[in-house]
Amino acid sequence: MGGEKLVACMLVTVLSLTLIRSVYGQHMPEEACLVQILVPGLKGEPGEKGEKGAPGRPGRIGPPGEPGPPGDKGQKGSTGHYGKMGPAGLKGIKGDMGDPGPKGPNGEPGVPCECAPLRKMIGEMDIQVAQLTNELKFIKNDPHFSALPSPAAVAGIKETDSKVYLLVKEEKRYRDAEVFCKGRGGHLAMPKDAAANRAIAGYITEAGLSRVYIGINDLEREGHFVYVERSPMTTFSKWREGEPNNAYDDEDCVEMVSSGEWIDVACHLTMYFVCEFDKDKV
Ligand SMILES: [Ca+2]
Ligand SMILES: [Ca+2]
Repeated sequence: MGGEKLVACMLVTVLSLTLIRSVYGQHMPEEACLVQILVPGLKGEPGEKGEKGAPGRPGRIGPPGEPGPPGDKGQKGSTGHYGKMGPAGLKGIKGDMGDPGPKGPNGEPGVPCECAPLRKMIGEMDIQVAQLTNELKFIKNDPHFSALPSPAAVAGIKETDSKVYLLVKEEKRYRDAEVFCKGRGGHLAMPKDAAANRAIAGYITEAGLSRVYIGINDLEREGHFVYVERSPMTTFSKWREGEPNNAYDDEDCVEMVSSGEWIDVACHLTMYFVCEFDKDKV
């Protein structure tokens, strides 16, 4: 069959179909073309139910669900590793002093030494300490120390308008006592009037003493008393009744007792003494 005839036949067939459907329904003449045209038949009876098919493919992943309620608390875990060491803390306050430790073992025996010079040195140092102690008492003249209970009672200083008196609690002979006072710019105390005598006497009493050397003597001429600085006596004197008596022909120095009275005594006696200093020199 040529191509033209096929085209013509198909054309006829389409025309025929259109025409035949309108005249004969779906019935078509079988000899119209060599090409057989298949036309669907009438709908058949429903078939039997088929076998169950294979499972379908998984569907798409759905959206995330709502968060569920909190679960129960878990069991306590085991102890973890130690962390890194932290920075050093601030220094604490000093603790209480501990109990004294046990007594240590005895030391090695010492080497014998020439102790005499050392003893002499210690003796000299003791003297220096005593001197410094007395000099320190001048410092106590400062008003800051006036709050101390009765400074004079601890052998401090005593003063009048013009003089400063220092009670020295070192037992010395008369001449040594004067050397001591002179070495500090003063003299043994020379009470030249009643006020000065009262001041010195009060000083002796407050210190709880009974007698001290004062700066009066008749060393140069028996019975002719002068002040230790060699100036002549003023009109003031305070001899105890019966004094001066130059007992045993050996009393050329003078002590004052706590009542303020004077007594001539031997100069080699050792006792405490009172120095006096001019206030404008202190
Ligand atoms: Ca005498
Ligand atoms: Ca006497």
